[in-house]
Amino acid sequence: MGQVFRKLFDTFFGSSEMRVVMLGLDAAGKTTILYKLHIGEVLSTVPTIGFNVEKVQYKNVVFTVWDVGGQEKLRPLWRHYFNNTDGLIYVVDSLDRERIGQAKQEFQAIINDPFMLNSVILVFANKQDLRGAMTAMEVCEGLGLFQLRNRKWHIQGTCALKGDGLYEGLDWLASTLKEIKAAGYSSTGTLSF
Ligand code: G3D
Ligand code: MG
Repeated sequence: MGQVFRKLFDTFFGSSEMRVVMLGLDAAGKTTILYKLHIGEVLSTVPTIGFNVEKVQYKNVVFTVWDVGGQEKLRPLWRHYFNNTDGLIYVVDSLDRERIGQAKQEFQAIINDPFMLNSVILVFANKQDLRGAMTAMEVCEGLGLFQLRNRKWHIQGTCALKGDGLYEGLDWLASTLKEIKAAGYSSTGTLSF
């Protein structure tokens, strides 16, 4: 997994700087994904701004990760990390039907932030290995992805524990960012199951 991922980024990004933020409610699987990618040491910090941020840099690509949910007061501080963000990865615990409404609320607040309006959106409908999990289509509906206008998005079913779907999702992210950088911005949504 790590090797394939490294190859992918070497091929697609060369030396251009790229910033990716990975967000989602607590327990969605973000930290698991970060470790599963094997792209470097995960640095975890609790900065004075008050929320825990994990960070991995692989060559020119910087991933920053934090939990969202119930922290309206902290939202203005996110901007520090949103600035110049190329890609958003939003991770959803597909078994957590009770909190899909909250996941949607946070998701909508993030993507409508003025600093995030140009970022492409990759959603991981995680924990697809669990019985009773929402399908990627259900997560799609739950987050309101179909209503998005003028945004480039993609949803991918994943099992972070096994690594299933991670590569496919990141492949989309890398090639989409490359496309955008080469040809300007376009907007559509795609589904993968
Ligand atoms: P977070 O960083 O988004 O808060 P974590 O989430 O990566 O800490 O994951 C939360 C829990 O979900 C962990 O379990 C982790 O092992 C589990 N998990 C993550 N991804 C998957 C998945 O695809 N399938 C299943 N079945 N479990 C997953 P623990 O027990 O360590 O709290
Ligand atoms: Mg975590």
